[in-house]
Amino acid sequence: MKLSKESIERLRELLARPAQRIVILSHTNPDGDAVGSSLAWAEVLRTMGHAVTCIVPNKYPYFLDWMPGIGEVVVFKTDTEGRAARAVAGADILFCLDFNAISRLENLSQTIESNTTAVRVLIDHHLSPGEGFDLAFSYPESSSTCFLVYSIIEAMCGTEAITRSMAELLYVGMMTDTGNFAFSFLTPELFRAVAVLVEKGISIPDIHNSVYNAYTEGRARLFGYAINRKMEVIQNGTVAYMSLLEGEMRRFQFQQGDSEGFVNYALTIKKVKMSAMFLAHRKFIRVSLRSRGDVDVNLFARRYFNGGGHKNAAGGKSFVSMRETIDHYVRSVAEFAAEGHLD
Ligand SMILES: [Mn+2]
Repeated sequence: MKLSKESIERLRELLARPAQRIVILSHTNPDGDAVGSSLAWAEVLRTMGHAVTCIVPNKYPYFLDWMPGIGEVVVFKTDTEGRAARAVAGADILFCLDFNAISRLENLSQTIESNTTAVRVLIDHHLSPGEGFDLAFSYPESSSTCFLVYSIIEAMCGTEAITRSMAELLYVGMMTDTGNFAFSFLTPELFRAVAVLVEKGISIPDIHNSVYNAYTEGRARLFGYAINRKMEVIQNGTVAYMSLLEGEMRRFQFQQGDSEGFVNYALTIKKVKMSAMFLAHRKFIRVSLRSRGDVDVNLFARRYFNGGGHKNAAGGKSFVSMRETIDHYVRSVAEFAAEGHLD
């Protein structure tokens, strides 16, 4: 990954203005990469003398509660005091981290769209970025936004600017977005970055434990139920899917983030190349897609579920019933396979 020198210069100029009021936004259902990159970037900006507010549309999962500084993140959905709206209205610069179109912010997007003055900067690694950014760091070849933020800090200030808490935050996103360093885009640069974070004093086993071994008993039992009772394998054993209805989630005291990793599990079956998870929400069904190798679920999500993401990890939404959603998926898989996309 080669950062554009010109973009780094433009960012440097933008941040050279003293005491800017900055808002950092990240995506709905914020994950380790969204929260980690936002908080680490916030810390750098504060060191430069800027005032920073981090905003997410809804709550992050409970197993991220330990992350340094997470208490300061404003959750728009439960923000009864209007902190998010005030910060957005007063902002000089908006940073959009780990997502690529304001529309992805759901309820929060109206609040953003009515603000016309702030400079908009994108820092993201998803495919096909949206329009309307004054400056864009869009690098789909970066394994995480945390690695991208690391690389920007390195280019702009040097790694001396990275503190231990920033190192912990950045590691969380690098670890979670790569499935603990098992997916694609595992470059030598990434491991050099990890080496620098280790030099800053982070404990990889502690961070791993805090993120991956911090679930509730309900989550463990829901996982067993989902795999045993709800997983279906189709297309000659090469495609899997699973679904959870609201009642099923309630039975296991579901909390947001509990289904994290379920969709990946079907890919532990040798023949399975593509996996889907359908999770019922009040107003729609959230669709998560994973694949391995050349199977392009970004393309699949765009074509059949109005979504997108990365080649091997994407998502979308469905506004029909679970039954109809699954039927649509099965039909779409057959069409996709017939075109040779699953070979
Ligand atoms: Mn990410």
